[in-house]
Amino acid sequence: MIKIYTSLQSPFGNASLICASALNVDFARIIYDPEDPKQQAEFDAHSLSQKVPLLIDGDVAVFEHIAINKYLTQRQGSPFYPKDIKKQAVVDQWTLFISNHVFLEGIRPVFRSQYVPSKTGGTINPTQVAYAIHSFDRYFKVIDEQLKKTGKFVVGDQLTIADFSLLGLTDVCELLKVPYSYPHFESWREGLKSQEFYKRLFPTYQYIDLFEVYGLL
Ligand SMILES: N[C@@H](CCC(=O)N[C@@H](CS)C(=O)NCC(=O)O)C(=O)O
Repeated sequence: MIKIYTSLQSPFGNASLICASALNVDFARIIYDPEDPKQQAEFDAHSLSQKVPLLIDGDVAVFEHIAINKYLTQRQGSPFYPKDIKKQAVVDQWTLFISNHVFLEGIRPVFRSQYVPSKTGGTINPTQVAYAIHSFDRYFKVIDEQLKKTGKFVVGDQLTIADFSLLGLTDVCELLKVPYSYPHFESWREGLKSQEFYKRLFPTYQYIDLFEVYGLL
């Protein structure tokens, strides 16, 4: 059976779990425990990046969530990743934009400059926060505009791996209290969260405050 190593609430891990669930493949979700010698040996042998998610499917091992999602989708012959190279380019473009800009330049800076210090008692630098929120808004506006244009999914009428990246990587948004709203993004998100494949994966899903679980990240 396919194994997907992830960590509790990893946004990138969630993006791959969502993809596997939407594809209806049989897979085991493994919350990676570095203290477990069996898990550690398998993880170390395959994840040269030392990051989750990591997929293992027989003799195939893949890290990087986009590579995993493409592999799974093509393995299943699913339209979540198109066969036509022009359509592939569009899906790749949005998937990379979501990962590189919406998440890494939008969500993560707000998380680190505002949310983390608010939880750890660290110093909040208002200039850094303002810059992070400005960057967040810049990329979320692009996504909101695109979803307004398609009226359905990230690239059009067809659900694709770009939607799985966006859904997995934006769950943490609820914590960030950014003072803007993105109505097309919000209704897209509610629509996908009500789908069977999402509810099956996260039956009682609510963002868990990792600081309350671990004390520190
Ligand atoms: N570019 C990677 C990012 C993976 C990543 O940053 N994973 C985090 C968890 S969300 C991780 O494994 N962090 C552990 C570490 O950096 O040691 C992907 O798309 O899969």
